[in-house]
Amino acid sequence: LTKTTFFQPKRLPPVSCPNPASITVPEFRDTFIQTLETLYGKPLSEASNREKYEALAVLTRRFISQNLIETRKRQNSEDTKQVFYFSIEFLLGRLLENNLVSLGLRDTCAEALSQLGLELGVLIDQEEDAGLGNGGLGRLAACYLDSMAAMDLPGHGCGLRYRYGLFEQRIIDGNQYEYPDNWLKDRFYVWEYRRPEEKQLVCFGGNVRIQTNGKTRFIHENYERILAVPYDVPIVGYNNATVNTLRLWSAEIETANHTCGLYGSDCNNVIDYKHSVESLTDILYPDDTHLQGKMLRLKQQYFLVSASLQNIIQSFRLHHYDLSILPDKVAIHINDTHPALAVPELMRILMDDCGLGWDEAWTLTVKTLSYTNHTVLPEALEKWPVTMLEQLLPRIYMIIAEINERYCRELWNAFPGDWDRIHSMAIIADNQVHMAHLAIAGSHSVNGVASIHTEILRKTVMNKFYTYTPDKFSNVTNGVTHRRWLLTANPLLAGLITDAIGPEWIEYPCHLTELTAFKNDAGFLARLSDVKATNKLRLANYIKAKYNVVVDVSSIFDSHIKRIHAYKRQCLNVLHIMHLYNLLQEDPQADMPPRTFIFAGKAAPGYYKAKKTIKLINMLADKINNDKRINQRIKVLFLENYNVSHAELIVPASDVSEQISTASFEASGTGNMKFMINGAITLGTLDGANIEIQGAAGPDNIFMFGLTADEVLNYYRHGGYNPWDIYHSDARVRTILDNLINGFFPVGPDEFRTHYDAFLYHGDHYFLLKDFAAYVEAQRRLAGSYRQQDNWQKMCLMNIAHSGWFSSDRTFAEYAAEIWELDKPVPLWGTPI
Ligand code: T68
Repeated sequence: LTKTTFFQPKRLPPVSCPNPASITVPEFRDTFIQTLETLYGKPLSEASNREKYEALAVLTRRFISQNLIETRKRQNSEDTKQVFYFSIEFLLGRLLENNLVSLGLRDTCAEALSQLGLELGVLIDQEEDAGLGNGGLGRLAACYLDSMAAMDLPGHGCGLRYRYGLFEQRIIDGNQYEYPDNWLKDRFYVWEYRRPEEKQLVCFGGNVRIQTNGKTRFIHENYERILAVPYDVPIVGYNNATVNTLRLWSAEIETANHTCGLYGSDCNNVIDYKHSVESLTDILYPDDTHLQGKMLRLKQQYFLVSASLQNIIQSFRLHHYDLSILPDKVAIHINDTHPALAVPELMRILMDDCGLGWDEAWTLTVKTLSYTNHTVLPEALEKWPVTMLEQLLPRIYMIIAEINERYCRELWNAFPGDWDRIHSMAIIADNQVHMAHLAIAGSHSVNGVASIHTEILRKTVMNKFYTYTPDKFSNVTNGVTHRRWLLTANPLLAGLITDAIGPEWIEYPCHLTELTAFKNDAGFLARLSDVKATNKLRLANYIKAKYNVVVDVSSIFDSHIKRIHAYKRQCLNVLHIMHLYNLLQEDPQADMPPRTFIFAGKAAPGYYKAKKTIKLINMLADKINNDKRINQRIKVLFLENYNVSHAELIVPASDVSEQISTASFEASGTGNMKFMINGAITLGTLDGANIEIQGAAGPDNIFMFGLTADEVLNYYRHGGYNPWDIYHSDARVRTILDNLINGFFPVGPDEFRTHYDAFLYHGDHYFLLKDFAAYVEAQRRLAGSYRQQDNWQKMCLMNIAHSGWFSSDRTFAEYAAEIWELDKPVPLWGTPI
């Protein structure tokens, strides 16, 4: 691995626009008061914080609207190629602060509010998170939107406007309980524009009549009609005039008249029907790894792609007559297989609505679509029963069957007689439609999300497809927006960086490498340490206020925050903490720096073991935090209801970033990048983008341990390993595992039986015991290192300095140049490996 090499990107000058930054503090203050009075008809002194937030957001939106109009106009008149990013999830989080930062208004606004005796932070906290995603995949989509707007590229998101986002997690007696996330709260969401005039009609069920007199026509009839009404969320470019959109579709019934016609005069029928239609976009499915084979989920997927594609083709045809140039004007990206029905739906529109023949429609479809895979977990790979598709989407199913037929014929010609191969690559096999196969066949590009992940796709999961069409496959390592995750979430660090190297890094994050000049500057390193200390204090205050636990801000803040899943190995972290606890029990004076272990994350509601892991962490926290002999040395916290806003608080305050998935399982990870740019040190396995992080930061600035992906995959090929060998040979492991069932925790002996059995009786599928010794050793090295504060701060600095490559601006530039082939030149940034 060698160091990052950067290409210096050149950005075109921003388009001129009325500059919101020219507003003065008094003007801002007065307009804020006017806005509030207009909205609520009451003076500032009587307004609630929520009302003040809404007034501030509405005022901010005023600066955005004009640019939104101009951007739309400009993008249409320039007629350059546009990207539409299809994703079933967009995990936006809050928008007010980010928008203020993008508009260059944060300081003006803070000052204006403070003149009124108000604190910007308090109003920011009034905003609900838009939690329209489960985790990494949805947050990645949101980061890409941010980068597209910041780079002034015409790219838009297409998703669903779920009435309820990812459930709210509450912890009661250590257990997770799920509550609906009513984020819209039946009041208006400031950041959206409802556009009923651009509604689309999406059709479900019915039958297909084949008309054969003259040209064969497929007539879909007797279907259920559901309206898709778009709500546009503006995506504000940083310090430019660009405002792109995220278009979220909401399900509505057609018109009251139409419905009355269908359902007679009984009003109750109409109301029931209205609710049943609207329920289509009511909920986000809360499982990020297990396929939900529910009809409603399939309906959501089709609703998203059908409404978006009809909309895109209609707009295209407003400006163009010749459909053959569709791929020159439009790139459609499929974020995982959830929107893979875009393949047959685009075929349907091009053939049935636009009158093209199969071959031409197929060429255009493949050239227009591209697909990203985000997981190799077999339980997450989508397959839909043929019967379900036939019933819900009869015309779409016919098209899929035809695609399958032709694809298999093609394979037969390439591999004559190789039935096994054709069966394993078929789109329809064993009465199921394989969505990944459909996405691969129907796209011109397939990519993985980190170097090792793409290699695993090529070598194993998608090997046969790779052998057949190697040129389709590429890697685009994920990125995160440094504007939200550093500039907005960590203003102190951002300020320190700007003081040192100037503000260019904000537009060109590769400039962060200039920080390496400060690696031996004691004054700078001390300031870096002060910034971390202040952020730790902010988190400590939050923890004290919410959980009434006092944490030592001089302790190592070691954070493990992400979805709870066996492969992400929160339990490995738990085993290590139990080990430290046992050491301190034996020797309360044992020499180790104090540590605060912070966990946060949601478990899918039906995932029994993950929910028990939450319970286990909370039981451990109770035991340790209440043990007076050692609780000054270790604290354990499980922070409830992890979401984007909580991440924005925890990440800047962390010293250590736990990225300890079983090698080969985590496709990329993006939390690892957020921690890196905030100067936390990664403690990680050789998995996902950790490997590239190591390449960029350098092996001395990261703690890596454990089995490699090859070793893990090799064990699987040979039937795993015997965990009892470790149980018998490592006394530490034996003690800890016994503690799970011997009354160490004040719970029944079966409370953690699933965990105990998974380790010893079910082959320790995720290799926790196998990696335990290496993890303990890495933790020990890390603790030693933390004591050498000068060197530790230098390590933090080297991480920040080499984090620019993990900006989603770089990722996006790669997609733009290599996959979407956008007209506007985008600079490529080289590779860290
Ligand atoms: C994540 N996947 C990967 N899936 O686990 C992570 N899945 O390694 C990667 O960094 C990230 O994608 C971005 O590429 C997910 O987050 C889901 O959220 C999901 C949701 C519904 C169904 C299946």
